[in-house]
Amino acid sequence: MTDKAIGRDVIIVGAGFAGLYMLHKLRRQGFDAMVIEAGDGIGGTWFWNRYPGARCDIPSMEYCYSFDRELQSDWRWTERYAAQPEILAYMEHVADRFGLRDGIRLSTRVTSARWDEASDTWTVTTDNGESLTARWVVMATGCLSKPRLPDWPGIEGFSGEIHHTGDWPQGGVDFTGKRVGVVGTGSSGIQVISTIAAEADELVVFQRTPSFFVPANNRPLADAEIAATQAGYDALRDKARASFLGFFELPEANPDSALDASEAERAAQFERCWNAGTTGLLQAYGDLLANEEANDKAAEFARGKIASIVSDPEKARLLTPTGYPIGARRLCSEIGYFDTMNRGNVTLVDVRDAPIERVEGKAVVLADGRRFELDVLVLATGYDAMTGALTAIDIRGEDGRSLKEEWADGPRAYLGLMMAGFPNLFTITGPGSPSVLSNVILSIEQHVDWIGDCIESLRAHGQTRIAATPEAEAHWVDHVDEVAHTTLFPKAAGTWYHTTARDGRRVFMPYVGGVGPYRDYCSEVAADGYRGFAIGEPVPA
Ligand code: FAD
Ligand code: N01
Repeated sequence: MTDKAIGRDVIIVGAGFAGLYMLHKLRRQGFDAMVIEAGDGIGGTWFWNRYPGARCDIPSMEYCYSFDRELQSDWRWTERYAAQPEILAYMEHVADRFGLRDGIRLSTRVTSARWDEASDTWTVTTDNGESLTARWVVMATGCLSKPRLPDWPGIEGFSGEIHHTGDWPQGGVDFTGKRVGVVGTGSSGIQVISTIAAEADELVVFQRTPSFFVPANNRPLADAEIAATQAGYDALRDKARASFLGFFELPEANPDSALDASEAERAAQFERCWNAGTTGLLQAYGDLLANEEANDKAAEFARGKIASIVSDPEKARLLTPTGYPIGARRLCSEIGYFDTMNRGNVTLVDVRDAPIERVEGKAVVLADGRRFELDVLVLATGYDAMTGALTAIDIRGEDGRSLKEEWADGPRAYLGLMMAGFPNLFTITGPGSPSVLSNVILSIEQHVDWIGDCIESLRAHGQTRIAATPEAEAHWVDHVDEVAHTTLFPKAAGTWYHTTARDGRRVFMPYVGGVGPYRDYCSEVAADGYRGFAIGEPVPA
């Protein structure tokens, strides 16, 4: 099937959950595909994020592939929320089980990709100076794979150890007897803080925006529980695929308004949903993410939980989120974070009013002159999310247009799958798809299946080119924005769900219309002859 004149059929960039499954799917379909991965191991997020405390916050039995029944029933997760080593071990197992390793080139970063109009092919260049050609390119580069590093003057010269959570040393870090600083209190920050506090001599937490948290309620999985889920997997996964968030283990969403319930009913409902963990609290009422007054009831409930755990009233005040709706920034899943804040060796430093200004030797210096001498500085400062890994590659489409340049006005994509002007280039969980607002693995599988089926259909019809039309893309981008504005997501400042366009506009990137409706829409588009895509005939020899 491979036309050797064009090199490979498909180049896939990234060996995380998306890249591994894409390779497997395409090979099963008889395509000649390869993966290029910057890291020196597979696993993506779970290769890079080896910081102590890293684990998933979607139940392990859902945060794994569903494409293979036997894989699902053979693998035994040990905890409700698996820790990083276990998730990475699972991915290594998948690579071996499906014989994927010989299709993956490690330690190689893709630096550019250039479309050739004459041959309907892409030429991909790597940091090894190599050029590879393929008909199709799939960017499985991840939504949270490009760490965001602060640009404080002096940071390069920090004379202690410095690590970003998303680029953690493979050999680990010894915190024993050390003074450690952690910057950032999002999902990564709270996980790493809870773990380091027990090891370090002193821990200084630099917090800019307090996050809302829900308890993870992690626990070992019992054999009976595993067996029950495995026996019901088919139906459970179908339920997840049709659901709003892409997972099944959530309290049933209550469509009623929080404002119609009595105080006592609300308290009981919030308590029940709070204890379910993950995003359970947001399922408590149908209008929590749409109506500010309703949202504030849930926010007040969550704030009360903080006050009930943190004994120092000043610390509790600083840790209490205000000024944005609960759920509009990522809800963090906590294991002992607030208890950690009660420890004598943990200092909480509010850097909202006096930000970190510079680094000098081993000291972090704030704008008000306060200095913190540290042996280890941990940056839990997040990611250039959703677009960062893509714009880091010099991608040139039709007429040499640059993706980075075009996206400076806000990312534009049709269904988060393809961009007008960039034929034969697919993105997995790209902007405009549910991606990070879902069980990402289920969303990855849906994209991989759609892309694989699309390429197969083109091959069957002897077609060598597909591109999103500008009209379909514009319509989808407007729709994504319109749906976001029916929710409270746009009300939260400074979240990584948004990017800022060149003209200062805030652009909300994920699609909040729900995993189930989105999946149906993508399937309809395909069934309707790939509506909204322009499909080209073979290039004459
Ligand atoms: P990634 O796993 O990010 O893999 C992308 C790969 O592409 C990386 O290995 C990267 O090195 C490679 N790459 C990027 N650019 C290039 C290039 N130019 N050349 C070569 N290679 C390149 N999601 C959930 O749904 N539930 C969770 O509980 C959850 N927990 C998370 C916990 C952490 C700490 C983090 C950071 C994220 C979490 N996520 C979670 C989101 C997570 O990123 C996804 O679930 C999933 O792992 C993404 O897989 P991926 O293959 O799309 O991308
Ligand atoms: O990153 P973040 P993350 N000075 O962007 C602060 C997934 N994930 O790595 O909010 C001081 O959320 C920043 O402050 P502010 C999950 O999807 C999941 O924690 O910008 N502070 C914020 O507090 C998650 O949402 C898990 O004011 C600075 C923090 O750094 C996503 O990955 C675990 C600063 C960054 O928080 C990203 O999470 C881990 C500065 N100069 C990750 N710059 C699970 O539990 C940044 N900050 C499943």
